[in-house]
Amino acid sequence: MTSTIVVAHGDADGVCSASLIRAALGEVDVFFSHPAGLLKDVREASEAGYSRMVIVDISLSQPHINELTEVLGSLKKKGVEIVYIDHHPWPFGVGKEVFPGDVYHMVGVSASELTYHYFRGRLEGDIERVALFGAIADYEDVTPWVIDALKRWDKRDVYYEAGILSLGLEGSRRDYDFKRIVVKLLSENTAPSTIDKLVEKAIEESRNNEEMRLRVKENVRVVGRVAYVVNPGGSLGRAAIYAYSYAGAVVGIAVEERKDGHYNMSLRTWKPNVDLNRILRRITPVLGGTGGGHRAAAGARIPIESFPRFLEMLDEALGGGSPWPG
Ligand SMILES: [Mn+2]
Repeated sequence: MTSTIVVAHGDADGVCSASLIRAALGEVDVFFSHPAGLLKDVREASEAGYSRMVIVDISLSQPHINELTEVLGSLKKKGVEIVYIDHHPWPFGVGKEVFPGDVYHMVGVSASELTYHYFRGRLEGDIERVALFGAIADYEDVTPWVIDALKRWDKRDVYYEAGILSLGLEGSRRDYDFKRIVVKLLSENTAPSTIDKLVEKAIEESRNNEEMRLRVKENVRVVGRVAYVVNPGGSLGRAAIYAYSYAGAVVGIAVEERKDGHYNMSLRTWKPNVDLNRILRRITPVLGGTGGGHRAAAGARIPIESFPRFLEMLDEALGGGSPWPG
């Protein structure tokens, strides 16, 4: 066992962040988690006797925030070093200054870029490429640092590699052992395009996505400024983008029906002044659901019977007038 545990999100931004931490600190144990599971996973990890815990790219979920603060607080009292690096909107009800441990938090920047800056003194310069992959994968590729760093590489290659990485990881959803291998390889600055299994998964995933694009085109429906598609059979985030694109809507939603009577969904918008996180945190609890995320990319889970009302409330929240600028 190593002395550091990294608790990271399992998408490309989380994997790149974990890789940068491994590049900076050497051997680390990597555990993949997500907002709803973070409290439980941190509880379990806290039993294992690590001397350092780095949590990265995982949003602090509102219902768990107080308990999580307690668990981390008692770890800190035991002398465990705690670092939290993230770029999701900060939850209500707890100040960054009272959150236990070292907090490095900012929105509008990928977790990978934050992690790179946080550990900059311990990193080789050319590992910045991994931070660029994570930034591109999380659509945070227009920050001043990313724009500048891209000039030190051929940006076509960087985007190509970032595409293989994010598609390949999306095609490896619950294959955590493989993701840990990717973390190790990226921490050694291996290019994603040289990892055979990642390339295979990426090709498979992009073919699935292309079939899905056509299904979205056929099946997209519109309520006011909102376009939605049910059970697109593929990446919900991408389906949500295709939904608003094909329908000419402000917000796109891709919904997946769950056996427990809920719709799980991803939402996307192209419009800079729309804040999906804020809207979802307000309207989903009223409908017996949960929701949030980033301004332009968010997720929600609501009972199926509430979905028509959800669409109306979302459209209302988007305001009046033409959906198009100008
Ligand atoms: Mn992220």
